[in-house]
Amino acid sequence: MTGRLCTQALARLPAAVARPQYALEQLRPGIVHLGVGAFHRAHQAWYTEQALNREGGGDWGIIGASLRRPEVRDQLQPQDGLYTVVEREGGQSRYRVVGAIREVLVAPEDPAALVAVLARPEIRVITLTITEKGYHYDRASGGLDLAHPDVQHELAHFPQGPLTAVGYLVAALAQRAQAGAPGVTVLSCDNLPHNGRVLRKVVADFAARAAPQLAGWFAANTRFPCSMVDRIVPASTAGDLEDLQRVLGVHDAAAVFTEPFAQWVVEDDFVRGAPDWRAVGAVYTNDVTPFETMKLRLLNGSHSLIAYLGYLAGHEHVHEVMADAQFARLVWRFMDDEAQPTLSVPEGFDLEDYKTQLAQRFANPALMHRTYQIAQDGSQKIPQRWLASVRDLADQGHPTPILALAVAGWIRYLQGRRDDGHPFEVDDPLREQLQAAITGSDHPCRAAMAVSAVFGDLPRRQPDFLHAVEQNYNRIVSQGVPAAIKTALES
Ligand code: CS2
Repeated sequence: MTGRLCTQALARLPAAVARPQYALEQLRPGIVHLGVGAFHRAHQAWYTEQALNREGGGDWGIIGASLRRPEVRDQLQPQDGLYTVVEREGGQSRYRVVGAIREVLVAPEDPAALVAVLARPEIRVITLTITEKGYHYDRASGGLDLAHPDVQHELAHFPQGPLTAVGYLVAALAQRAQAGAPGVTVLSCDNLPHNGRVLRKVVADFAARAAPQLAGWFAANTRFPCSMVDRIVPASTAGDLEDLQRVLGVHDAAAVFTEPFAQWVVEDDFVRGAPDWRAVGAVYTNDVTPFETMKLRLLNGSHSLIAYLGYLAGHEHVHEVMADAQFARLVWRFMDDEAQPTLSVPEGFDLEDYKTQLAQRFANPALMHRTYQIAQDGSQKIPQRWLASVRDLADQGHPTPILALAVAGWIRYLQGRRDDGHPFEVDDPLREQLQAAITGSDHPCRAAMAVSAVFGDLPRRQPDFLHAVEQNYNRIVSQGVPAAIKTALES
């Protein structure tokens, strides 16, 4: 039987595999990360690892926390927290074993333990990748979704038994305040516009109800910088892990597979420092907004377009969509005509080059990025990826035929049938509400777009857009996605 990746196995790994250049036992927990999934392991933990590998890189260990399931802890614990980041492009792969994550907690097993760890004074930075829905942000009110059952439960039982990231944070911040602990930076790394400000607002809304006496301490001792994160990290497959085992000679159940590209733009606002991420490629700035808008609308906007229309048309992976000439034209048309005109990037930034790089990244066949994975949680994603552009372009009097097709594709996707009739599961926190609205309706687009948590007042403000969505939708239903794309491209 093959052994597992662990500290003892490090010395036997092939020379080409990069590994920690520091003594693992010298790391001290300085960061807690909430949501220790594949993205965190391939992004923030990977940056931290490289910072640690530098001369004088400090002793910043990460304690990871899973808010729901035990898998990641169960994978990492037998490996002494070690895992491999594999960067793939074409036939080339690069390997790095990461040691920065020293421990993983599973929140539901012992909620108080996670609160206590978050409250430790030596924790100077708390990072989060909890996905869009993890914030419980209600776009309509611009604050915490107080109607959500988990939020209601935690507020009723505060400070016992938090369930959401926000509940954990407030419980821990309250403990810190009571103990007079020094300040902490809470750094959102999710694909939301103004992610730091959104996080600060939902935390403040929760705290205003649960611990109002602490408002002054919160304001003085916490920071919530915004950040833009970018790296494509598909879910690892059993086949990926087998391939890696042949290279390492040991099994790594926690490995992540990604692209060579990585980007991190961070608002420079830390109350008690952070690892030297700047030295390993992160960009610090006073205003993340232009970068995050560019990334959300060009990269993530294209991704969602590829995901819904590609999956309906029978494509399992992003690179297969990009290999279809008509789809590739669609993605370029979307980027050129319906995303880029909404952006204002810093002087000297080359958007043509950025788009070309995106098209190449999407086309990377080694990533095997599933369209179905990206299609998850559309109700949480499309407002900032597509609908913000629809609004901006309407204000400029500019039509948005590709975005109308995209929204039509999403509404068709919500019905759980591909072009060829194959059924599939729709994975979305608003699935029931959306499907109930559409099912049996004579006007499914109107019904879906009346869900204001996603569309706000868009259909009322832009009836022309609703009409264009309906036309595209009818075309998809009667003729299939490729015919609908053809017509949209001819418009
Ligand atoms: C993707 C992102 O699944 C999705 O919604 O669009 O995870 C995307 O791969 C990353 O944001 C890339 O940085």
